Amino acid sequence: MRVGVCGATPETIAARNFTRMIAAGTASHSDHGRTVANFFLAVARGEAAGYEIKDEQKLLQLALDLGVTIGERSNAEIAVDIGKIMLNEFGKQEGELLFLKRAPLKRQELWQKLGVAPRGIDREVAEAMHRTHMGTDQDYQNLLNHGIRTALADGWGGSMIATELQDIIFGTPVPVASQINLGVLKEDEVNIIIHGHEPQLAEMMAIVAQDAEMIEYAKAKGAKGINLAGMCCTANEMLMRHGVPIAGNFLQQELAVVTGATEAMVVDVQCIMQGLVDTANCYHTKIITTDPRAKIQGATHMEFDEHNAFESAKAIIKTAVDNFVNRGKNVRIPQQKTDMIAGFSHETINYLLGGMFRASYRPLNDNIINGRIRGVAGVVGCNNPRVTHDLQLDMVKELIKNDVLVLQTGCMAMASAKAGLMVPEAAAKYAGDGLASVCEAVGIPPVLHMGACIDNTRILMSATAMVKDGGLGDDISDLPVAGAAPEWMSEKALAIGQYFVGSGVFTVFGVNWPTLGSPEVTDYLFKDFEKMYGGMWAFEPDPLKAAQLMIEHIDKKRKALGIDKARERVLYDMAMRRELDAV
Ligand code: BF8
Repeated sequence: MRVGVCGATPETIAARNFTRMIAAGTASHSDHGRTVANFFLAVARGEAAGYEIKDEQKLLQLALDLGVTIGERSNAEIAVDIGKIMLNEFGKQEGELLFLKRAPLKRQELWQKLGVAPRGIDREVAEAMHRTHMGTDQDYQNLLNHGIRTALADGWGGSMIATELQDIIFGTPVPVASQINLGVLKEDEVNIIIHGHEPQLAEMMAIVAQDAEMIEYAKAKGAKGINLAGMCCTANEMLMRHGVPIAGNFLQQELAVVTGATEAMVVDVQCIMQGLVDTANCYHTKIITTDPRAKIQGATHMEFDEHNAFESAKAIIKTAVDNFVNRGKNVRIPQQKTDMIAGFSHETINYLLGGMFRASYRPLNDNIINGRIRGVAGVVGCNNPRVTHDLQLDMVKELIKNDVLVLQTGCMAMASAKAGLMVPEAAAKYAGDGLASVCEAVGIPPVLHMGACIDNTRILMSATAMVKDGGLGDDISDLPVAGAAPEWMSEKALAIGQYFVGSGVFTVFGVNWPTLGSPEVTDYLFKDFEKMYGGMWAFEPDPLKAAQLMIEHIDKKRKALGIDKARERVLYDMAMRRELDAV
């Protein structure tokens, strides 16, 4: 057998690399969560002027979940307590992460039994880095199970903290109309692209861009106004809460510069191509970095200060406006743009299905049980330059055609939106009859946009709500659901996949698979994990075949639940009703 100089086997090396990727993904999401928790505390303490608590209901719900006293206390006092508790989750050394309690009871017990319930977010990431150091953990199974523990610290930890606290400060998304693709850029306005992941700066930029003084300033420079458009997950955040249009997903970032119409691309962390600077050098576009953790050589650095947010955002927007006069003559904005509806948070789905007073997932569960909806799939993740841009969304079309409701986040959500799948009319055009009938009754598209990658936690919460509503088993692994990232590229996507697998979901990735060098490790992830966690990985680069794998898994779960035969709806006439009453 080929081994390393130290004797490390291909299994050890493959498991180490895989676990390190999960640690990197978890660290990225969780550092975002930590930044948001610190920011949340600053807002609660009145140290971040211009921000406020927007969703009081969610604040109070979270206080109840965390055992924070409400009584006669002000929202600010409650929020300070919540902020401290959330921040403590990162450095905790013992016990279990608090949000694990949100999972179905059976799942919590399984995590405890298998010894993978995460203790503290940073602890699991640091331990993953330690275990994968040369000469430490050399049992691939032990490593991969710590990979589960690390990933759970992402999904039920850092990412969930980010989503919850962002919703409280910026508002929980509700359905909102917008448009997507490079055609949202405007020839006669100052175009500013907000790109990256953390929404604090972008939120303030949206306010400053509408400021009368700034608009006058733009007019004085010869523009008709200021046009803010999003890119990558900052785009998703701003779309979900404000309907800010999206210029494009990950692989369109350089194209936005190449239009010649982008005055500034304002970036923070994650998924920002270093090549943007070289591309921008061919045009007038300014690439403005704003976060001390993510500088790029050759870019303009204007650090965002959340304690002085309005002025920070104003300085950045002013720089963009000043750059309008430098725009060259060769401006070419593609005309393509597509209408879309976004804003499907877990709470909104709950409300849409059940109404204000009976908010619940009951109608979804009922329609799964009666067979109109076959199951639910989460199709998430990146663009990958190894495959044709956005074409993997054939998977989404295949799923909805087969009556599978699709929940989306990240760059794949944008791919579907561009293809016109995120409007209610798409149900009649693309979905199977059963799914289309439910979508038409509720008034939703067959493909629901649930937010940024960090918001995959909304999908975890939706799956948990389905379990708790009853009739579909008593754990997430019993549900007729599946997950996929057909164009995955980033380590964050792997962390997401691993926490879905660890939560009991069959998850299929496309493009390539990082453990193929070790058949044992691959088998462990693809087969043994199913016996342990009820969820497992699969790899299938063909999006249609991958969709079929997901449908097969959904059908397997339907069979196990005894709902594999769609039940016809029986309409009772009076005679039948009397007969029933007589029983
Ligand atoms: O976090 S989907 S390319 S933008 S990593 Fe990046 Fe992938 Fe897009 Fe958002 Ni997610």
